[in-house]
Amino acid sequence: MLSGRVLEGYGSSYTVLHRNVLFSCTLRGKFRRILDETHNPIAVGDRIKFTKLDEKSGVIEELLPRSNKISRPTKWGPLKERIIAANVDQIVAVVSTKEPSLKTGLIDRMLLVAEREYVRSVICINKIDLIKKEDIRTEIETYKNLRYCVHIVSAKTGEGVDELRNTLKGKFSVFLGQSGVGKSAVLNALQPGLNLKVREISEYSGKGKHTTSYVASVPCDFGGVIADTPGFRDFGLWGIEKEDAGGLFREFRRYAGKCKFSPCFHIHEPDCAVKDAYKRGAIAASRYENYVRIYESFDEKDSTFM
Ligand SMILES: Nc1nc2c(ncn2[C@@H]2O[C@H](COP(=O)(O)OP(=O)(O)OP(=O)(O)O)[C@@H](O)[C@H]2O)c(=O)[nH]1
Ligand SMILES: [Zn+2]
Repeated sequence: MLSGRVLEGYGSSYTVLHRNVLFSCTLRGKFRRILDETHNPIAVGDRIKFTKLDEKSGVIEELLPRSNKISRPTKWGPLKERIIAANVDQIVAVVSTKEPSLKTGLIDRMLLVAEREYVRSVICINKIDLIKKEDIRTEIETYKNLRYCVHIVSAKTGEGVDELRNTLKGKFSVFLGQSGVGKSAVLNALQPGLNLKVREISEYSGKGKHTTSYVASVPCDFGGVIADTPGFRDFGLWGIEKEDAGGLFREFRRYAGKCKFSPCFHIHEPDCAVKDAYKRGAIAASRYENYVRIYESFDEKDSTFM
């Protein structure tokens, strides 16, 4: 058997890279059993073993252990885990300054999923050409103070693209972001000649419409692979329990054990170290408020889809 890495694929057909050669692979039937729990048994980035059928095709026989996985709940049909990518070096949480507007709640949801898997996060704020940097200074500082890597770019003017490229060099990065923030446009700017389809903003009126409909890996000339993922409207959290959310906000951990109550969910409890830190400004207001919103969303109907 040969070993390879999954570059893209869906259902029963996958593109596997083995020593710079692409193989079109199908799945051995035993993987179908996993479909009961997981929407996709094999994900982009997976390391697998396959039997070679000819110079271009094969059958995936074995899934090798994953170092991490970035998942979301399925949106339609029975609720299952949908693995967006596995064995990633970093996620890139792509947001835009406008159209759609900058939502720190979405950034924090994406960061949470990465924190859960101990995966590094990069925040990419696109469309800086539409506003003045000063207008989002608070947001930028909040994340920089938390030691997140923040890139401010414009796919349109090329601002910040070289710096972002440096961060992606030699890594397997997965781009996450709401529909319309410009993931494909940023990728095109990073890798000229790629020509991914970029949708006109006016086409975004329909709910849930997006240009990128499945996860595809783009091997870049500068060294590094980027997984472009379908845009979403709400970033559902998979595998995160209500009780765990606080621990995934990295600045909250410093206060672990300092609250009067144990466990403390930092909401209504008196003498809460996290809430005190928020009140005196040691924890950014947006971060604490987003935490409360996420915590409360677990009790709402369909909370996993928030
Ligand atoms: N002004 C401005 N517009 C941009 C920029 N980047 C992208 N856009 C526009 O934003 C819209 C969406 O861009 P896409 O690259 O298709 O967005 P996406 O995130 O890949 O969308 P999905 O495939 O649905 O996930 C397009 O109309 C782009 O022209 C930018 O830096 N500045
Ligand atoms: Zn507390």
